[in-house]
Amino acid sequence: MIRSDLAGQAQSVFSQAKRILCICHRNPDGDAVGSLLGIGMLLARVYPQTTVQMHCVDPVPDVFTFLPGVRTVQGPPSVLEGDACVFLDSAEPKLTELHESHPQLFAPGMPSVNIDHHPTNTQFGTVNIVVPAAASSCEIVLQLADALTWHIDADCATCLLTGVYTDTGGLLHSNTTAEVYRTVARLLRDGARQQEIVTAVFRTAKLSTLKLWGRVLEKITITEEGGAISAVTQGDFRATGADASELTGAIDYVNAVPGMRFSLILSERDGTVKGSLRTLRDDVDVAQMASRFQGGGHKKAAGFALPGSLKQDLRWKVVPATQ
Ligand SMILES: [Mn+2]
Repeated sequence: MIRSDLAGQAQSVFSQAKRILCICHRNPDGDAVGSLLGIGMLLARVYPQTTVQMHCVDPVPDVFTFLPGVRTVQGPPSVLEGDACVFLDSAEPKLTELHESHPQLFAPGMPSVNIDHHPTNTQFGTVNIVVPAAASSCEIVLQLADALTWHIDADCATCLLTGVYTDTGGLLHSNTTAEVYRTVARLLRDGARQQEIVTAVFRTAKLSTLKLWGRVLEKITITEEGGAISAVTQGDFRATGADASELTGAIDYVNAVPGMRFSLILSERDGTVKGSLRTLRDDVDVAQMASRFQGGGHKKAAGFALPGSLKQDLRWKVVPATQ
């Protein structure tokens, strides 16, 4: 349960606003989309006089288009008429990719509620509901709704359960606590359409995705530091017809190689090399590894992005963009 004074502060931000902009991080995952739609539909119902908008700089991936209300998610806000913001699943302003184009959204004069579970969250909101113990931001949206005695309907429960499922890898990751199971039970009782989520998210894969994953798996190499590493180049994306979002999930297969300290997938796209890091071990901190490349995340799942391109030598190298 979140602190009641925090819930009260969030409520006063919501109730004083005429137009609330709900914003999640770029390249939205299930938790970003689920928490965005969940809070959006709750606010729209609880405050019928208030205009509630949902924004993300990137389109919602196809896999989540079954979610109720998904078609109302807009790109970047075009007119800055919002007088309050809710940020979802975003550890820092730059993850929304609006920090440079819309700095007003993060200025001290803009009341905002920052809902997140990343331990690296910079507490950039005027009200910060940051719960690192939560496996997903969707759980925190549910806790906030409960603290404010807001009813959860079947549509909202379906959105929130999607985030719980995706951020725990279908209740398989180490962040799947007893509390997560309690939340799942609760959302099912509220009418969450569990099989709809399972079919769309875990049992459906595009041909281009399977072909991209084929390349990832084929190129796994083992380093002397005990890393299972693979890489996909711009050419792999082109040849398979897959886009960057289709790489999501492939890392769990790379991470399945027995006896490794960590796993890493490097992906090259439009002048940026992204790294996705995982470990199954308690004595390895991949967030710390990612921080050496200006990235971050959780101890067992982290990532980074560097400008540059990939070059295969004896091992994969990131060639800086400036060279
Ligand atoms: Mn999340």
